Amino acid sequence: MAGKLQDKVQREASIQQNQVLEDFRWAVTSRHASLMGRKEVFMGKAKFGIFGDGKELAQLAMARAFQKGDFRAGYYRDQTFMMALGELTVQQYFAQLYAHTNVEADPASAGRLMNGHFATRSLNEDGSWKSLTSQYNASADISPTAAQMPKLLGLAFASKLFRNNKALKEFTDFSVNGNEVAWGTIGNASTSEGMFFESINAAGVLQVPMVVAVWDDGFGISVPQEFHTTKGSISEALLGLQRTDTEKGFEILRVKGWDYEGLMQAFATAGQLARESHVPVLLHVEEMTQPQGHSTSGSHERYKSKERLQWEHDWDCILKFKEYIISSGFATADHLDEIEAAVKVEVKRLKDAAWAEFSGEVKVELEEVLSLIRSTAEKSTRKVLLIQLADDLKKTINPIRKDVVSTVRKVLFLLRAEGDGIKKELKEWYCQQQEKNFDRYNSHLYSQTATAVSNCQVIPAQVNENSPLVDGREILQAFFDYTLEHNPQFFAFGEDVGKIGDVNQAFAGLQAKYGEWRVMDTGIRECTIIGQGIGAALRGLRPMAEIQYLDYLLYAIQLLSDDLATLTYRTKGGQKAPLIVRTRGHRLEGVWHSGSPIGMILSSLRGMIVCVPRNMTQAAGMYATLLQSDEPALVIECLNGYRLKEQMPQNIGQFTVPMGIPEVLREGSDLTVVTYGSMCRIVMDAAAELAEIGLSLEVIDVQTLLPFDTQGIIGQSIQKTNRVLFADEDVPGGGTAFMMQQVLDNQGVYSHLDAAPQTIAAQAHRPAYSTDGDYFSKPSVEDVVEKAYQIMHESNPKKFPAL
Ligand SMILES: Cc1ncc(C[n+]2csc(CCOP(=O)(O)OP(=O)(O)O)c2C)c(N)n1
Repeated sequence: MAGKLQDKVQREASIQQNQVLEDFRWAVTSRHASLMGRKEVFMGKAKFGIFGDGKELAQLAMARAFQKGDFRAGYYRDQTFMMALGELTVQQYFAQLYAHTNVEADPASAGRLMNGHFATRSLNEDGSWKSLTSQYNASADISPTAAQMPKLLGLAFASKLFRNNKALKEFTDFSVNGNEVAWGTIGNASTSEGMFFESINAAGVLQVPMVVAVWDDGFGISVPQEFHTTKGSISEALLGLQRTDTEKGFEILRVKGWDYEGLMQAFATAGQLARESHVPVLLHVEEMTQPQGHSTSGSHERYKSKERLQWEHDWDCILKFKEYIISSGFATADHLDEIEAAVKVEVKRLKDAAWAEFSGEVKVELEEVLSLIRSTAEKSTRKVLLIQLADDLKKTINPIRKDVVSTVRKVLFLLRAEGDGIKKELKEWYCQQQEKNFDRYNSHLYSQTATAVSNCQVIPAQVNENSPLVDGREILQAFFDYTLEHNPQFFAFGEDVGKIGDVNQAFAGLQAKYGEWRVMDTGIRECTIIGQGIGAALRGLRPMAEIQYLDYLLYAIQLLSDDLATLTYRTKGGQKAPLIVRTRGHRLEGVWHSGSPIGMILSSLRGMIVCVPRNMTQAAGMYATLLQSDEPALVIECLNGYRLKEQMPQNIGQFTVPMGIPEVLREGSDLTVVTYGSMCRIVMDAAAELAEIGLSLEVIDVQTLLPFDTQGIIGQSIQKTNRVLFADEDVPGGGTAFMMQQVLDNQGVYSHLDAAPQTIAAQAHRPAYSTDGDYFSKPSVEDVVEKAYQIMHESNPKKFPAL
């Protein structure tokens, strides 16, 4: 089937001379950028380099088949593709190599990522969407091998939704009838990763317009192919996925990386098939080379045989391209040499321009500092030392910002005993630079737009004595019903979410009501569930991806951490994926159904909002807030809360819960207890018991852990009670340690404390099974009562004698 289709496309797209010569120009432009890039690293002007040499021709073919509105999710070899599309200039290429922090200089990452990490900007400066269908799109790259695959699935899946859900037809800035193809690139060795196989399988099941091109150069750094892939060939290994006349599956194409016509034909075929028929395609590009080896970290002569090196030389795709051009009569050898010579000059000019701009900024700062230090030295008793520091700084070869700023800080430290007048100007300079450097290196961990969660409208839940008491899950069900009706971009998916409406039935009946493109089941594949959500969110949709139990978040934590949580930061606000991850956790039953690994989450998901609602009303309010915002979030519902009774708010779907604002659940005067999630009820029960003996607890539900208490409500409580206990169900030193650090470091409470701040957490092991297992593994009411009492005993042993 593939053969016939390929022939047809070839006949339609006969190769033109001007196209060939333009492609040649791009190929040699990219190649010389690679060659010069490596030299820049060895000259000490950049720290590390990884380049796209040897992969040029296939990328030109991919660029030819790529259309506006399409998305790429690829890896660090794709410079030729980006250049040929006009999405990466040579100057920008070098700016990234030098880590130039200006967005204009390096629009992909503003100097935040190693070279070879590509991205287009999907957002305007105010964070609003650009018209994605009017531009070429590259989702922002990450370094972990194969981690581009899950979001690739999502990018392709979005086309499926846009094509099949009529309510989405109006969103023409995101899609035109789902005609967009998601193009992936991956190295041959990286196809060994689980993420690759999981994504490929899911794409076959979902039949999404995804083309995966494998750049096969026979190695993964030093390790040859036979260590990576069964039968030594990914297209062989995946043959079982090949579609047939009667069965859906993948189209699998093989082509050589030096065969210009073959590549053009294969990519055109793949693009057409995916675009028109939503058939996923695996395009195995074999016999690629790596002329300069893997990266600047090593040399391939150490592990490639002489024969292999010779073969790579002889089958270099640009060499073969030249032979093809000459033998086809498109140009003479001399003409090609002329083109290449001119390209080389131009690449060098643009490289030098990038360096001049990058180093020029630092030079200005350096000169300012030298003059400030010298003038300060004249007035200082430490003159000799200051002049020495200035001279040392002046002598630095290829100075960077660190050299300048660290010298200033050393000088200010030396001047610590001298009057403010002497160091005023230097200090002012340093303060201004701190602000600028924060913007350069530390901004955009979270959204900085008007739709950041912090700007969302607060609408209280309306509940009165007539509000009916219902099961917690019914509150969520009413919320999802409202949202599905009012927000066409919203859809929910996950294991058992569709037909039965999730294992706790919060979506019960909603697939029947809104259809399979709004509420859907997936295979058991947590990582690609998240990838599916990230990709769809990158394309303007509002997905809610469900992880059935919090314990299984581990399968997806790498992707959440590396991709979703870093997205805004690593593009400096150039892309967003406002995915909501819904899950349920805390206490229920046993090792894998009652986890509360909050420390793990907090350490790995900075960049995401983390909500820990104590009940389903709060959860519904948090979802409403998140849907107003453009930030990605994890919401952990209480596993044991779906059947507990809550009052149904009249304004379900509309009321919101503000993020970063704890709620005081009970006022008290002796001890502040800070907690969240399922522990709220335990602590409230303990507070009621302790009240009977005259001990007054103030109970605070933090509600969200990221952001954490942005208004210092906990600190205000401690000023009143002078004692604090942090309680949760994580391991000791997990979530409680985080909360304590936040309060001690940021809220200035130390001087108000009359007793050591304390924590209460679960045992360090996973929870044992059943009710007794829970009692002896997780903090119980008695544990909280005794711990709180103990703190009071230390303060006043007379009133509270030892237990
Ligand atoms: C998860 C992960 N493991 C290891 C690495 C280190 N690493 C970077 S590239 C690479 C080899 C990749 O080889 P291949 O997929 O064939 O791509 P190529 O570089 O040859 O184009 C390795 C092991 C990484 N980036 N991510």
